[in-house]
Amino acid sequence: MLDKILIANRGEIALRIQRACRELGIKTVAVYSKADAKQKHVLLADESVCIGPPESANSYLNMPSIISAAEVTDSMAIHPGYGFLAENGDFAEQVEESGYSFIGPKSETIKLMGNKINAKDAVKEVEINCIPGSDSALGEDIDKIYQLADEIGYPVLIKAAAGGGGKGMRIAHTKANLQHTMDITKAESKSAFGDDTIFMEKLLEEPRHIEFQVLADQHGNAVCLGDRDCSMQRNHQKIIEEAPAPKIPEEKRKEMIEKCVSFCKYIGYQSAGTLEFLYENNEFYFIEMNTRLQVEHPVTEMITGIDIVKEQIKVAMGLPLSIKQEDIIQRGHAIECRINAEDSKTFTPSPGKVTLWHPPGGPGIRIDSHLYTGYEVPPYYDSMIAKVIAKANTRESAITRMGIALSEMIVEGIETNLELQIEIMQHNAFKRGGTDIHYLEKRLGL
Ligand code: MV4
Repeated sequence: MLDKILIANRGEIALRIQRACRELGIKTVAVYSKADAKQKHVLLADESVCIGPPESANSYLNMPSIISAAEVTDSMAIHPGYGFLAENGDFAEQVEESGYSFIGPKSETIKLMGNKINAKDAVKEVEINCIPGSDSALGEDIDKIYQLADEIGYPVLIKAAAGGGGKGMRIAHTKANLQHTMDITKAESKSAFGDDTIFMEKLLEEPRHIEFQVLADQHGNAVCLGDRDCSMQRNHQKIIEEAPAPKIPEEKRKEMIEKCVSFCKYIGYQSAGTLEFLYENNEFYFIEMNTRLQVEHPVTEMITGIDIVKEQIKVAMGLPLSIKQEDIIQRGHAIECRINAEDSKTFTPSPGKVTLWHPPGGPGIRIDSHLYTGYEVPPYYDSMIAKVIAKANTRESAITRMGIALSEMIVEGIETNLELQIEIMQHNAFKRGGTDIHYLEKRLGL
């Protein structure tokens, strides 16, 4: 049994994981940078260890520091949360080799999915659709590449195999700029990821971003908790997510759920994970798999009643999943608005002291946040300070509830994107549902 877990993260997710541990009767260790000594989860943890200076490169990304903290506290497992080291296959391997459980999939699975070409190859084995493209790394034969691009049809997208989440991809609109686009993507990928493998895909012009949440245990059981629509984004930063995705034919959803389960079983997936798709012209196209807990997991929890973090910890302890696919029902609708410490119009980060914090409440409202009055938002990390989740029987009433919750919320002392979120709740296109990934940037006139 895991009786003590080290949480290698900060902010709301560290608190979320700590609460799940508490419910399971597991002790928690917080690790924190010098800038985070007064974080809520640090103050509440059973034990805490400072792992370095404010800069994440020397603290939350410092593998030896984190593993040493596990040693001195006699922790049994490490939960990486999201971001930082959560999808670093080498970290997962080192954690395991040092004798701790890594709360996530096996390091081989993280590495497999880290390469987007290999990930596509793997999902094709269970008849999951991928975006038409090169099917393998682009080689040296430029005439062959020109021919392939002609077959696919311009514009094409050149992507880094080691990329993901919006990093390492560029559009080639014509044959005339294909070679140049490949050269830059290769060079950028080499310097960012130490790997210059690239591949080609057809550019989908107006897709939605829809993902499916999965959970799998060490005994070959896997379930899919359904879908989320994460199309409302700017600069590859999601700002609103909802479950279920609006306007998806129920049969299509069912088919995708079955395929995601088959995929988990096929690769022997263990832990929580997400398969990401682009959705265009009533078709789903796989883009990548996230092998971590995600920011937006609460919308799925709200409509399924399943605690994803507790299940993730339990399966890491070797316990079987406590749910069967036939028991999973998506009931109602949930929306999450991310509240960031940034200006609503300019998106400039706004660190500083929170002089007043009044979170909203009421039926169907959940707040995942580490804020408290007097908390100082440090300038070193991601600017998200709270997630407001609204659940109701219908999408329309969830939007109404969200609007009320946002209007109740008070954050003083720093700028936030609260005004922008309130405005989006009132946009007709958002109310209709099903806006594509470019909607927000277009709407903002960017
Ligand atoms: C694409 C695409 C259009 N066509 N692939 C961006 C992040 C990475 N996960 C994949 N991404 C995209 N891949 C093809 N063939 C558009 C995007 C994309 C995107 C995807 C999901 C959410 C937001 C996005 C914003 C811009 C581009």
